[in-house]
Amino acid sequence: GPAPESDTEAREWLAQHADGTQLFIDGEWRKPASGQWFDTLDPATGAVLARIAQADGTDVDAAVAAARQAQAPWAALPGHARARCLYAIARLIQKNSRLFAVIEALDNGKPIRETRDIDVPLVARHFYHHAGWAQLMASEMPDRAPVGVCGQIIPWNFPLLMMAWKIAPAIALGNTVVLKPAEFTSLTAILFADICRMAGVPKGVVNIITGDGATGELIVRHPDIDKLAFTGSTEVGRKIREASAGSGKALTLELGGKSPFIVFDDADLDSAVEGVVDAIWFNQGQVCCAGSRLLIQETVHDAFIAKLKERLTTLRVGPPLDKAIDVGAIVDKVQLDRITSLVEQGRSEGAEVFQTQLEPSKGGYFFPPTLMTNVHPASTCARVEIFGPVLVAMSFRTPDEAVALANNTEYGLAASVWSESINLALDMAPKIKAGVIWINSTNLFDASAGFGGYKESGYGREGGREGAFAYTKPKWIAAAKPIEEA
Ligand code: TXE
Repeated sequence: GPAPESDTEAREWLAQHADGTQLFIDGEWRKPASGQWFDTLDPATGAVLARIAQADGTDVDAAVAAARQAQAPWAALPGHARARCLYAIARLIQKNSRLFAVIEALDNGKPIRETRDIDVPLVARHFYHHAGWAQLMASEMPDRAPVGVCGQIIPWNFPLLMMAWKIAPAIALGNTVVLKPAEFTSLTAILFADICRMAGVPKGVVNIITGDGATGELIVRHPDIDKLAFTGSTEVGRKIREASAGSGKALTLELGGKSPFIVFDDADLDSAVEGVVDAIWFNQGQVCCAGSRLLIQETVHDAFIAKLKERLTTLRVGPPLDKAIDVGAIVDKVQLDRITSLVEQGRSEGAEVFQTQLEPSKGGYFFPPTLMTNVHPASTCARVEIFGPVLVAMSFRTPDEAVALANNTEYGLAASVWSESINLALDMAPKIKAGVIWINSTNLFDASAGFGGYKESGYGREGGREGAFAYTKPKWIAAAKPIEEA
């Protein structure tokens, strides 16, 4: 196979941070007030990758104060001046794409093929797209104002991309941000802070604070934050909703999912197999909108499962910098253990478990691509978000049964419908309670489309018109008329 991606540049960057990373507050790097750092590991080896600053209340206060100070002048800039910063960020991300891709792969465990071809390009696009909104704000939203200071908390499954989804619309529309990456994957956010400085983003507009859930809670409870945006677990999302209730803070939540992937008997089964691979084995299945419940029409169930098993055995699991691998490492041991125990529980509840063989690993957190059949819709593995490379399969007879099964979940993020009959697919789409419906496709992301969930999958949208408006609030300005009208 091809030589693994070189990590020389990334190792140099890590060596520069050997004393521990710092916090990016008010345009400069600061040591954490606590004087404390924690280890972040390389999930493919279990080795320490870097030491990350633990922000405490003093740091959060400083970051929020910097964001507050910077907000009015930033919002007062003409849209084209803010747009220029976003364009500069996008270009610098492209220029440094290899470094971003390698660090992201090392920190998260995801394949370099994905960080290079998917994560990093989507991040650049998100900034290009939102530069447009910065320019159009005055003309297209004359009756809206920025929300103000935004506290943004993101997960570890797409560290860079979730950061872009949060920061790009916020700063485009005249807000300033205090962002906290997940504790397992802080590195690309730190690299991004330097990019902001190089792009000429004024100090205080983007502040990056690293730390754990306790740091997140400090952001959530901070009295001088106007809006909270969170992507992560449904459980923490619930806590944030409760903690911020009555505080007057605007809130958007993007939470978990258990998205159905529905295959009708007239579907192009080979394409659908490739779709499933993308739906559940992309990013080790650690995707909020992963097609984790496969619903197959009974007449093609056995044939489809046979094809899928054959395809599964061709997936290569291995270290993220190997350009030939399809599936990398799970982000952390806690997540690996959680996946393992949910699969075992599924087995004990009567599911048949099909797994590919893993090469013996040397300390990394790897989990084999897994297919569970004979799954009862009420069983744990059919209901709970596993957030790993694990697919559960069930069958249905009629389109109505497919709808009922699809909606038989507390979640409602996405759904994928496969059929050669466009009438059937278009009939299904409105009946499925989910914020995103993909037809004969899956995992399509577009900065110009609103992404978000129904039910326990959260509320608010990111991307598109609605995502942009979510970083503004209505403002009607009426002035006294110089002469009283008759
Ligand atoms: O997520 P957390 P975890 C799901 C997935 C996974 C499970 C647990 O099922 O197995 O969640 O993952 C910060 N106040 N998803 O525990 O804890 C935390 O520091 C404020 C789905 O890693 O939700 C991190 O930055 N912030 C999901 C962020 O919240 C708090 C992606 C997310 O971590 C906090 C990730 C608190 N009290 C996990 N506690 C998706 N929808 O994409 C933690 N945090």
